[in-house]
Amino acid sequence: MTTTAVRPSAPLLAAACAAALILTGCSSSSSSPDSGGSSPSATAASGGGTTIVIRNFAFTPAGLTVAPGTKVTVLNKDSTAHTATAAKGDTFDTGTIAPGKSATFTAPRTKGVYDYICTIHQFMKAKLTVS
Ligand SMILES: [Cu+2]
Repeated sequence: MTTTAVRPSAPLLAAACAAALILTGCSSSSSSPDSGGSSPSATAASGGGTTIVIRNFAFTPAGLTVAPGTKVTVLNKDSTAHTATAAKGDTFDTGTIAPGKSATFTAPRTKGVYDYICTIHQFMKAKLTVS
């Protein structure tokens, strides 16, 4: 008569606890990205390096921002050779990249906006921003 009266509330408490745990667990793990991942990111992460893709006679992304001295890989997905060459001066130049191949250059250490072109197809233009 004395102890049994307490018992019914215990399962309820446990259930409430479990529910709270599920809720908090849920909200803390909901930060995982759910969207497709097909959108190209234009900003390079710090450290490693980044990639410019050439496809259909165009550099992608057309405007890329990197940290000074970042290693930038240029991947040629066209069926013809291309280059990625600084339009002014000789700050960077991949040289000729054969179809399906890639080349790497080091971004300038001086901050600024660098226009670059393909020397074989000079209508191909893009920008590298070092900041
Ligand atoms: Cu080209």
